[in-house]
Amino acid sequence: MKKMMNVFVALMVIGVTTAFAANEKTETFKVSGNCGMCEKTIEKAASKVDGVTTADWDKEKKTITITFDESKVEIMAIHKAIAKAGYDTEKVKAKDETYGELPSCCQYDREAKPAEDHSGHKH
Ligand SMILES: [Cu+2]
Repeated sequence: MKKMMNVFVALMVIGVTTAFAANEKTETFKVSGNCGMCEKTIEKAASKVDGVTTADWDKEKKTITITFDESKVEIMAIHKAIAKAGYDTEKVKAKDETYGELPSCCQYDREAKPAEDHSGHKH
């Protein structure tokens, strides 16, 4: 049991030390979308923001991974740029008009209803 704890601690130390690099920061967050065309639009919108190095949207997971210079740009500016292109992020929603202008294949399902609340249930 003690041995297992040691391995666990060692892994955690490795994870923490590899996470640092100059001002470069990597963040992953949710962005709605459907297809390859969405991918292009989302990635283009994100990488156009000054200070963003790479933007990679995952079609399966519906998440984007951004590498950016923290001293140049705030993560919220990236959320806003993506929303402006018509795509909802986990923090900023696109305007209805902008969403409506997307090609029909790109009109992803919007999570209109709030997250389900189970607190009222009694089983
Ligand atoms: Cu699309």
